[in-house]
Amino acid sequence: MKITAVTPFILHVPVTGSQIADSTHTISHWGVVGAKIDCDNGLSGYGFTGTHAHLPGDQLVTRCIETCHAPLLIGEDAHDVQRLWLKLARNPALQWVGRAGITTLAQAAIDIALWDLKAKAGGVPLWKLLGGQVRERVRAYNTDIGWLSIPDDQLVDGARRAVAEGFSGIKIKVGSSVERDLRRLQSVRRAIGPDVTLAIDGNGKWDLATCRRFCRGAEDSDVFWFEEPTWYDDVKGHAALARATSIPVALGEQLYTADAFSEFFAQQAVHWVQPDVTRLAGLTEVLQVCATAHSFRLPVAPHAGDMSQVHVHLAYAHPAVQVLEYIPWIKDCFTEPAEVVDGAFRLPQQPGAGTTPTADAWARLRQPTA
Ligand code: 0YR
Ligand code: MG
Repeated sequence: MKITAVTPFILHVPVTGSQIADSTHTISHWGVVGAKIDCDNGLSGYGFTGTHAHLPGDQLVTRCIETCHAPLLIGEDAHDVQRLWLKLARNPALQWVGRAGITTLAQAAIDIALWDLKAKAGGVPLWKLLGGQVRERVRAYNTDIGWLSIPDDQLVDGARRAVAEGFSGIKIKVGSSVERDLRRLQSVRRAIGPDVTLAIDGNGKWDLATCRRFCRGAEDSDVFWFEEPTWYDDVKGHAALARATSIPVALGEQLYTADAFSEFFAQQAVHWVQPDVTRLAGLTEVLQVCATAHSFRLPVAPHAGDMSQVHVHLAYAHPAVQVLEYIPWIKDCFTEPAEVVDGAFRLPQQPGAGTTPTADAWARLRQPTA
């Protein structure tokens, strides 16, 4: 299965409604920025990273795929996923310009495309390749009802609707003001009752003092986790908050390396581990994070940068993964969408990683890569 071509692509997919906001971003589209890898056996693999659909930034990623990573892949055997991961990640030519960041996002797309190819070549859905099914169901929690841009009354309605649809978990955004966010948290908790898990996500906005003040007011609302309470890379800040509150700390969606996760584990700064195959250098590196988390007895809840197309395979196959984020924006762009039925993700059936776009999405949503 020799690699004959590596072609970058960009899709911009509209979000639910005209736009959504968390504490730090307001966006109208999700960027699916990736690579199509063709092989001499006629198979094509697809992989992608997730972005906020800023075209000049997306084009930095596709340019990196095309000019830096692709030349190292042509002629290689696509089966050799781990060896090719090392070849790209340890490429001395790139270490000074980007040991993390654009180069990592570009590598994520390639690594996922290689896993997609390997699963397609074996004729199996990726979860089979990853060791097989370890759980009956992968519980989904719904984030799409909880944006900060949703007014208070509609927030409560949306939470009720998600529960009525079968979701046993939801997540709402915080990071505006402590008073407003506590009011929203309490009214959602009252509306959904005690049996639905309710997580909150600050997207790194608040400082430690504000986080502590919020947590004092939130202790009675049975918060499942507080995600990215403070700055993404701040290990000691998260460790201090973890000691100060009974609310579990979740993070990882903005960490680019397995080493960064290890530091949070070692300092007891995280309870729920949230790696993302589109943020680290692909599934290969996320598998390493999951194994390390598991050895620390920490549960994993992958972040939905891939909107759960790839993560659902990981979640069915890896013992550390407990629950998976659901945001439906891009699912219909793929030949096998990540669907939720009765609060659980459907077990994928098609060979591959779930990353093959439909002809319609490919025709309608493509953006120029340069
Ligand atoms: C919107 N999920 C998240 C979106 C979402 C972000 O900026 O990217 O809110 O990925 O934090 O947990
Ligand atoms: Mg988040």
